[in-house]
Amino acid sequence: MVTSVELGDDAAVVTWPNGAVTPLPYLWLRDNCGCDQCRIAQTSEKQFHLTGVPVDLEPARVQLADDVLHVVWPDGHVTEFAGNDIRALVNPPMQKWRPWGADFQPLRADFDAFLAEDATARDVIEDFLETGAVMLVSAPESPNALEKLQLRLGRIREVVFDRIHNVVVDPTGYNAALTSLQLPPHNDLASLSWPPSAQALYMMVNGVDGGESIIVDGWRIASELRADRPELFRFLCDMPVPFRIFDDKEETFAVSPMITLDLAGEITIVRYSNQTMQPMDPTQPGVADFYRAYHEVSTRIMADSAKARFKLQSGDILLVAGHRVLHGREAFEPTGVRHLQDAYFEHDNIRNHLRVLMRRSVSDLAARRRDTSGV
Ligand SMILES: O=C(O)CCC(=O)C(=O)O
Ligand SMILES: [Fe+2]
Ligand SMILES: [Zn+2]
Repeated sequence: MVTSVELGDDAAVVTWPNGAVTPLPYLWLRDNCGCDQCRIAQTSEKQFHLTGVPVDLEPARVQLADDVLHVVWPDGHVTEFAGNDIRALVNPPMQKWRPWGADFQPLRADFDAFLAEDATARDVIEDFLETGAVMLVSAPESPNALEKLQLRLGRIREVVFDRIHNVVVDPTGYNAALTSLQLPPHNDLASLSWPPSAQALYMMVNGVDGGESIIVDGWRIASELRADRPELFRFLCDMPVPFRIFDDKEETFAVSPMITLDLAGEITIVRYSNQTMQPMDPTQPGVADFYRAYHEVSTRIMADSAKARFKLQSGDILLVAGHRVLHGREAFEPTGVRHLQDAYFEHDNIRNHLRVLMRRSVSDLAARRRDTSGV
C-alpha cells in the first residue's frame, strides 16, 4: 500500500510502509495510462503515443486515495494507478535484508487487516523478509488467534512439546520461559537440527510490570563480527555445539555450529541459546578458541546498542525470523496475569506466500485491463 506521494523534478515519488521509495517518471506515468482513451479497447494495446505530450510534461496535481494514485495532467486528462499494480512492476521485489540495532521498531500492522487484505499482507511479509521482525496488533483474545495466521504464514510447525506453547509462570515448568526470570536473547529450539525458521509470540494477556521484550538482529551481529574479527567468526562456524531441551516425556538434542553459512558463504542461521547450550567435550581441539569467540559474540549480543526493546501489550503478536532474530525478555513481577502463546512456522512458506500474492495481483491487473477493454 502506498503511504504517500510527492512530486519531484521528473517523477512522482511514492513511499511504501517500510520507508522504501519508488520514483515514477512523469513520461512513464503518462505513457502507461490504462484508460479507455489511451488503450485500444478491443485489444487493450496502447493507443496513446508519447509524441502527443511535451518531453518536459509534469502533472498539474497528484492525489492518493484508497491506494490509487490519481494523476491529473495539464490538459485535464486523468491517469489512475493502483499501488498494488505499481508494486507488481517493481523488479526485483525489495527482498534484501536490512540490518538493524537498538533504535529498530518492528513494523506494526492490524491483525485482521493482515488476514483480510492482500495488500497489507504483502507489505507485512516484504518487511518481514527484510528485517526479520514485524508486529501484528489488536489480535482477538482467543486461543485460536495463532491458528488463524496459517492463512498467511503456512502451516504451524509442530514440535514434540506442543503445537501451541503456553508461556505462563509455572513452578513445574520445564524451561526458563515458564519462570518470571529475565531471558537473554535466544532462538527457540536450538536443540533441533533445523530449528523453526519463524516464530510467532502472541501476548494474549499482559497485566504485569516488567517483562519488556528484547530482540537482536543475529545476522547483523554475525556479519559485523565477520568484518571485524574474521578469525573469531570462523571458530563459530566450525565448532559443533550441543543444545538440549527436554521435559519428563520428550527429548530434543542437536549438535551444530552457532553460525551456518550457505554454499555462497552467506549467513543463514545464527543459533544462540545460553540457557539450553550443553557442556562440550573440553578435550577436543579448539575449545579455548571457540570460547574466546563465544565470549565476543555474546558481548555483542548483550550490548545495549544491539537490543531493540518494547513491551508487548495484550493482543500483540511479534513475528520473528527464527534463524536470524534472537528474542528475549526482562524479568517481571509475577503478581498479575501474563499469558503468552508461541507457535512456529517456516520462513519458506511465508516467503512463498508473497509470491502467491504477487501472482494474484498481476492476474488482477490483467483482468482489470481485460475488463476495461471489454474483451
Ligand atoms: O516471555 C517472553 O516474553 C518470551 C519467552 C520466550 O522466549 C518464548 O516464548 O519463546
Ligand atoms: Fe523463546
Ligand atoms: Zn489515459
